[in-house]
Amino acid sequence: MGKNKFISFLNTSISKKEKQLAILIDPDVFDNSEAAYFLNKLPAQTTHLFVGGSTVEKDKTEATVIALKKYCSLPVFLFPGDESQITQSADGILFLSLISGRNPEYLIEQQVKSVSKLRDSSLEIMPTGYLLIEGGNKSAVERVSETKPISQDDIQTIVDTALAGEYLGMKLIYLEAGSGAKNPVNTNIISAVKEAINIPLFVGGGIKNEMQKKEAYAAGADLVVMGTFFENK
Ligand code: 1GP
Repeated sequence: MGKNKFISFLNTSISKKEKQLAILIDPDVFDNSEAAYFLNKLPAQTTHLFVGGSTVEKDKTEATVIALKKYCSLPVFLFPGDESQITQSADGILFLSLISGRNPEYLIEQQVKSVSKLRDSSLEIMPTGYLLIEGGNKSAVERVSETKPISQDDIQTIVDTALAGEYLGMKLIYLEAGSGAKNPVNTNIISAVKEAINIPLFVGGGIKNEMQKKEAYAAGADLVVMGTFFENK
């Protein structure tokens, strides 16, 4: 497989209607010495590990990625809050642009700053349109990015933003209610976005149980991201 192996794999899985599950690990709270134990508890359905957080202390991301890769062969993708979290030890990076917001720092500035670390890297770069949706409490993404989430009532704006991301050439859309969200992204929003776009759809934030995960899949999520639920197990 070539440079786009994970994106190609995702698209193939989606065409076969195989749902993906990514577990999000925040290096700021993760105990690297417990990596083997943590990985053992994850559901067999897990297809990816995402590593990142809105703010992470320097070098912690790399240590966490290395600790995880020691005990498992799942692909590890960076899900960075900023360019300081880029490490070459992962397999790929969700190259996020916060397209729901209007803060140039997270639309393009962090991306420009990260190029020196990505230019000669073997990390697979996955251009991702990242949409913050109102989750019922103030999320870390809202706080750090100083952008407003889109209201769950404003489905048209959510769909149009996701499609704008696709038209710009992004390869994935990620609907994010925020880590620890009270309310996950509503299933009618997931369905509307899925119907409109032709690229993989990731959904995360506030998905706390099997039922909510299944509902997200049924509505059209190709990949569900769960973090807090497994942190507390
Ligand atoms: C956050 O979407 C992820 O970026 C996961 O959220 O921690 O609420 O599962 P949770």
